[in-house]
Amino acid sequence: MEHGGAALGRVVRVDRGAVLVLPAGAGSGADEPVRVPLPGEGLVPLLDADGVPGDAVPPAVGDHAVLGTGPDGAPALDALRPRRTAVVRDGADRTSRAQVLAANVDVVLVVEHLDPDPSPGRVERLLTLAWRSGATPVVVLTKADLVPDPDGMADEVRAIAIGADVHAVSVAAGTGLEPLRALLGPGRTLVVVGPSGAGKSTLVNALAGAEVMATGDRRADGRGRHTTVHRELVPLAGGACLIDTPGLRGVGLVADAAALDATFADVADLAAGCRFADCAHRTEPGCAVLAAVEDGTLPARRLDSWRRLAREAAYQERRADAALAAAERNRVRRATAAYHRFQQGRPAR
Ligand SMILES: Nc1nc2c(ncn2[C@@H]2O[C@H](COP(=O)(O)OP(=O)(O)O)[C@@H](O)[C@H]2O)c(=O)[nH]1
Ligand SMILES: [Mg+2]
Ligand SMILES: [Zn+2]
Repeated sequence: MEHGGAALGRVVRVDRGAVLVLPAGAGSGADEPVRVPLPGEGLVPLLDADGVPGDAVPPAVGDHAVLGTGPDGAPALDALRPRRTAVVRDGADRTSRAQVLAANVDVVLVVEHLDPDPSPGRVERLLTLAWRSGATPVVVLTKADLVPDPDGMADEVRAIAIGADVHAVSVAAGTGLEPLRALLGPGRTLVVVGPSGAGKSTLVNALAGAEVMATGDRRADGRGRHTTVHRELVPLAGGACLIDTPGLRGVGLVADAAALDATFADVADLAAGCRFADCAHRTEPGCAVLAAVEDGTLPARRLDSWRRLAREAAYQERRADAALAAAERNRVRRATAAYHRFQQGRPAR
């Protein structure tokens, strides 16, 4: 595939200072990914829909890369094509912007174990992340072989995963995988997210039909466990791609009211019936949400969970606004400095 004469490829892994890129058109598995060094700051221009370079951003797994040739003749990462979807989490440190965990994915598999008991709050958090990405969320409940009533448990999760399909699977017993295989059409990209030990890499291997990712099984020599440390894209023989990720511990949300409303469609629906349009569902008279908790139609846990995520999203939004304002001030400062230089360079009158 060509892009104005330049070669295209898919970012399969991001390392420090370099990315691994699978050249486009390479038959899955036929071609080896190439190591492409990153420019000094690790940032690459992200193209807009018209092919115009926008902000320089760190490349992410799943990005479609425009490849060129560096001054030394080595391959270079010239630009990233617009991201169709992006799984984004809040940057780990205060100054950094949101971090893209995976780009251009079609389906986000929210992976949660049935044993130990699944955590509804975690599923809700990861569903919000998934809805925000623009991809389709699907919940996968793993280790069905370890519990007596996986279907009953799946029903309980369905009640909190509104609008998402929920599948109970066991890789150990080889059950429940068919609906997931059906998602692996050619050209489709799936990413697994979930806590460490949930069985994400085991699931990726089962769907790939090969041991492509190391899993948490104890090693034969007894020295520790294999765990996923990198986010990595695995091209499958059928033309689909799977992205494995390390466990996300307490993944920070990036604010998005629409994603919260999608995850908590029941709360959002009730809220439409509150007397006040800006009801915070705390002590307001005529609050339909509190009334639903009161009469038992909305579990109190669900409202608590919504509150926690909404508060976090609002906080994150304020912080993002502050960062934006700081960037704006910087831009004004730079423009002013440039203007002064320009003035100084002018012949004196
Ligand atoms: N009993 C059982 N164990 C599983 C299943 N899937 C994964 N495991 C085990 O769970 C542990 C963690 O799996 P892993 O895939 O590394 O989890 P990850 O951290 O989410 O990638 C490993 O010991 C797996 O063998 C399953 O379907 N049934
Ligand atoms: Mg893993
Ligand atoms: Zn209310």
